[in-house]
Amino acid sequence: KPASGILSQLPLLKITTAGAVVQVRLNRPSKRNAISDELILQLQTAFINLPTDIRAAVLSGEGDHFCAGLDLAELVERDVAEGVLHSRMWHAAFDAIQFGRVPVIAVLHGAVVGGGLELAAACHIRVAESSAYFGLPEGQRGLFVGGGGSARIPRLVGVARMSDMMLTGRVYSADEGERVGLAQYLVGDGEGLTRAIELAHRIANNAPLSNFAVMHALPRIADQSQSEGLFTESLMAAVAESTPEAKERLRAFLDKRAGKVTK
Ligand code: 1HE
Repeated sequence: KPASGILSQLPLLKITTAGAVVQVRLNRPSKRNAISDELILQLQTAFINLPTDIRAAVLSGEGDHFCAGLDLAELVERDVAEGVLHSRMWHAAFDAIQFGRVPVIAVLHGAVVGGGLELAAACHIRVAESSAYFGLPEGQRGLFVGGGGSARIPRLVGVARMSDMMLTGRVYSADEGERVGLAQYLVGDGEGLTRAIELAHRIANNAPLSNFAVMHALPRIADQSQSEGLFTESLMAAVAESTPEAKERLRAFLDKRAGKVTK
């Protein structure tokens, strides 16, 4: 059903909910979902205002492409100070996705380029349809990434691959992207949303604190030294396993009421 409250007042996004899963769709197809200042602010508003009963999100794009990146029409007149603040605005919005309340699954099709790839990289799981392709045309446009890409994309594919994409304009196809780690799932055209929603419902059934730990502890531990990381892990593990929900899940397994791990 259509979202209500402030989520219904964001015209560049189409937001619907089904149970504990929210679907957020970039809704600027005539501009290939290029990210204008208005769109970046609406994305941030959406993700910091998700209803408390939402437990997972699916992000996709309307039209033939996921996202054409930064709205280049708005870039032309910006000075240096405005440029820094503009980039910081993107960081805030994408942090609201990566370090928000719920895991976010991106459904990628068509162009996933520039800021569109930066947006995808801020999500927790990426499902690529066969039509998806990945590029960082900033190098060719006289720009650098400004939406967190330099921090997030090398964490997915390494500095060498990102350097190659930016220096040579190399574009990865959907299956190449899946192979190198830009996407975790590869599906046929038109199948991405169904797969992502299925994954989102699975995620929504986890204990919320386990999902929180994955979203908030994992990337931070990866940034820490091994010694600090192990210490953070111990604290996070103890917090997660002390919740009544964890205790009940463990009891359910021991009482043979919970599913086994199967292939
Ligand atoms: C745009 C944008 C945009 C399309 N900013 N207006 N991103 C890029 O360098 C990618 C630029 N876009 C493209 O290469 C192509 O548009 C696509 C491959 C994505 C799609 O091609 P196509 O043939 O389906 O559409 P189109 O005819 O190119 O575009 C349709 C309209 O969208 C057209 O406007 P119209 O008024 O003539 O209809 C395009 O101008 C417009 N459009 N993409 C503005 N990006 C925080 S730093 C991030 C830095 C970056 O992201 S740099 C990479 C920018």
